[in-house]
Amino acid sequence: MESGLELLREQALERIRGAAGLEDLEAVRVEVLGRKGVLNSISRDFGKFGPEDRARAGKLLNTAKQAVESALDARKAEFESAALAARLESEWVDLTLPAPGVRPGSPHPVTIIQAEIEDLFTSMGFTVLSGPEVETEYNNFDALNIPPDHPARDMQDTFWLEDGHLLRTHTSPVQVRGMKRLGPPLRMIAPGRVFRNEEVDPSHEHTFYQLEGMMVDREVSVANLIYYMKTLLAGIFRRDVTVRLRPGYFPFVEPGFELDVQCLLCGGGGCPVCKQSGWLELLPCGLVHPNVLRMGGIDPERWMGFAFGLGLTRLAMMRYQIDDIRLLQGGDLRFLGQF
Ligand code: FA5
Repeated sequence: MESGLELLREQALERIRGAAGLEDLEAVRVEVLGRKGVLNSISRDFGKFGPEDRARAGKLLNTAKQAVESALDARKAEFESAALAARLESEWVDLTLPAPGVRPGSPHPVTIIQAEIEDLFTSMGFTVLSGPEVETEYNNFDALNIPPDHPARDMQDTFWLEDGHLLRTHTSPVQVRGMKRLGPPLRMIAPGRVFRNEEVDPSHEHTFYQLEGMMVDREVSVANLIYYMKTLLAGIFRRDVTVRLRPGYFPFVEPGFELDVQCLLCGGGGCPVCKQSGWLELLPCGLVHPNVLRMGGIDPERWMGFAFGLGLTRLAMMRYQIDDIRLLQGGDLRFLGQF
């Protein structure tokens, strides 16, 4: 019996040493120490022994069980510490490494141009004003000499709000606010977002930016207007651009002009942006209509002025050769990151 027990113990220890992992160890434990395991089945023969031998056999059996148990525990601890070491190795983090860089943003092309024009005009004594995007019908139309039922209202498809206000269709209402706020003489510009309920295509958005300009003084002529428009375009394009001035109708100026820029995307040959015409409407302008001065609280007998309404988004397209206006508001970082 003694030598049989010794053999079983040695075999169990041998298997524990050779176990490949925790699963193997568990199998050995069940097979050797389990209720139906080999060591317990040996004890069934103990009934045949006399009391003295039975006590000795019991002692030997316990010693064998303890030897197997402690060998199992020791091997289990080895596996667990090896697993921990492997995990520490694979999940190791070097806290002294610099953090992954934060990708810096870049200004939007319209913002870049707006800032340049603001710098240019403030250096010439102009004040930068802003007005609300939700406007009154009066400021957007009536005070600009566009009474109700005037056909010019149809030129700008309007988003109306339920309470009778509207999303401003142009930055011209800031002229009205500016005249009242600054009084004559005045020089102001007003960049901002405007909204029109119209079809979107490569050169038309429903939401885009304009930059309004106005100068009111004793003697203001078309020559002054042209001087400032040329200074503006030279400052932005920093190269010769071909422009044309043609009569344009806006109820708030008289005379009114359209200043078009030869399309810089196709060089005037025709493309989807200029609708194959070779020209892009960019800078409508004119001498302020006496009615507008009057409604702004300025005496048209004593003061005169010019005003312009630059298409800021279109100017950005020309400057950066962007062939589709929708890219500017698309929010695609691959596009925006280029500026
Ligand atoms: C006006 O909005 C006048 N308020 C401008 C003005 C001001 C005239 C002061 C005289 C004196 P117009 O609707 O043409 O005018 O728009 C001005 C410019 O905005 C256009 O030349 C064009 O460059 C730009 N623009 C017009 N509609 C759109 C659009 N849907 N998407 C992008 N740009 C546009």
